[in-house]
Amino acid sequence: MPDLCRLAKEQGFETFRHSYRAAIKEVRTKIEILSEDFAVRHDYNPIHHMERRLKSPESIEEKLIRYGKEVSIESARENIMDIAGIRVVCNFIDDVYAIADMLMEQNDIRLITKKDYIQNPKPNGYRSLHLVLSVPVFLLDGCENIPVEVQIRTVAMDFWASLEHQLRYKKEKDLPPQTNFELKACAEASANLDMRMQRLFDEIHKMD
Ligand code: 0O2
Repeated sequence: MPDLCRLAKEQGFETFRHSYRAAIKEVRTKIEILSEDFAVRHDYNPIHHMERRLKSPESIEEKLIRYGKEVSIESARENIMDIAGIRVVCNFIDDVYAIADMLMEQNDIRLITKKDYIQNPKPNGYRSLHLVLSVPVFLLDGCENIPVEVQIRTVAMDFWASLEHQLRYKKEKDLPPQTNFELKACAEASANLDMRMQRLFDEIHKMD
């Protein structure tokens, strides 16, 4: 076990952490404003709920070591893109892409990376849209562009990912092939449910 948390002892660590906390607030507020505007115009809220998390110093340090990078604030700033994280859980698949497009259209936001695990699910069946966005944050010593990882997914994708995480959590050994097969089958069943619910939504809205 490496000597974790050298990072938290570095001078300036709290200021560093604060800038990521502020970036989460910025992006969260943007998403709230967008979804409220969407609700006013379309009489429907695309977001089921949101979660946010600031990566722990131990977890940042573990990731730097895993990537073979130096353990320092500067290196974390350069190499770790998910220190600030927001998860947006939507009702329907189309809402996922609507939220992503609305966010990326904002001219103070820059897209750093986009990984579409809905179009291209992970081999284990994991589905979600991951964006890393750079957002300007105004602090006492000026403006800093901070990356925020935004994971956007449906309630069904979130249900599967949460349970899969629980089942795998702290398992030292790999799960048996039959268990992995069954987990993947569950992911596909929930993706199928998402498609059927989207079709129902579209049919009902055509009636308006
Ligand atoms: P936490 O606590 O959720 O932050 P790496 O982070 O090094 O694995 P990369 O490319 O940065 O690699 O990330 P990737 O695979 O695009 O997305 C990582 C995050 O997506 C994970 O964060 C999870 O939140 C989620 N995720 C990715 N794959 C799976 C999966 O198979 N199952 C579940 N349940 N979630 C997944 P962290 O850092 O692992 O944890």
